Amino acid sequence: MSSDAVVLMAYGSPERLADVPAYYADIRGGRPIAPENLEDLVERYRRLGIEESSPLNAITERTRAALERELGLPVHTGMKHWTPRISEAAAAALAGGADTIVGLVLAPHYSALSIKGYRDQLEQALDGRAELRFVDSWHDDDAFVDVLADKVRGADEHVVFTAHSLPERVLAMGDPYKEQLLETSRLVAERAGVADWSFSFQSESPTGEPWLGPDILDHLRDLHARGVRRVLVCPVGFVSDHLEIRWDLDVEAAELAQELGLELRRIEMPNDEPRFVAALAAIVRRTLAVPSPA
Ligand code: FEC
Repeated sequence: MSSDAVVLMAYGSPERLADVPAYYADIRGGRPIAPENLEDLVERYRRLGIEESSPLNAITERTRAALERELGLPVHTGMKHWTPRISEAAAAALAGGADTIVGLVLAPHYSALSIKGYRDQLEQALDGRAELRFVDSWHDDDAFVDVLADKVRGADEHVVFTAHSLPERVLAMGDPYKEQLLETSRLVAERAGVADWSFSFQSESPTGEPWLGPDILDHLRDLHARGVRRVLVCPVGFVSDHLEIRWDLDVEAAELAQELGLELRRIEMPNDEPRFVAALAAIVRRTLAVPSPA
């Protein structure tokens, strides 16, 4: 009898403050780290209150547990940059007897610089010992679009959709990332009947190369200069509360908005909301419903 399991993947977050240097080294993949960038990162995590344990990893665990209940299948969490690693999740799924494994990332948009990294780690860990059904992107999933549309419907502010920036070179690689982000934004705006919206990137890293823009901070200045006074931020490239939401938007962007005299609000992230978890479960079920190659 065949047995299915899910490896639910997330970026990962340091569990406590002392983990930040090793976590950052993992993200950098051996490339050098400027000491001031490390200090700055430690300070951001400290101010979010992760001295002893991570509220951010706890959200991923709640999402995993809710998806497992909804599906009635084993769901194992695998983190790209922290523990439990994607390889540990794969090992746990295999140890549980799974012969078909759905790989689903808690990030809806495909890029060779993001989702492909998750896929490579999972493929390597499975090493052909189970059939892998990897979901490359789910940016236009109807139920996901519905979840976000409900959060912006009726907004009387200008809506800014956001996502993590990436080095600009992805465009020359023909990467679908930016197109998929704009597509999600358009679908959500249409479904919610929101006409007054724009898109900007956020969370660019100091890596010394150009990143996709406009960055949210420049974009807010620009909107203010054009007379906009009230903004609702709807991150479409993220699904949970983590550093990029709780710091980059709730602290950095909020501080700038206050300086500018701009009223700024953001949607509640989907996290482990039942409707969002149901959307993830439906993606898994559809992925499993496709017949195996003979
Ligand atoms: O809450 C947390 O603790 C983690 C929040 C977090 C998420 C996240 C998502 C994405 N990233 C993406 C791309 C890049 C690229 C670099 C990069 C660097 C960082 C650093 C931190 C960090 N990212 Fe991240 N990212 C999160 C956190 N990210 C911390 C390093 C310090 C800093 O720059 O602030 C540059 C790597 C390099 O140095 O070469 C590129 C993309 C996503 C959205 C997709 C996904 O979730 O996988 C794309 C959450």
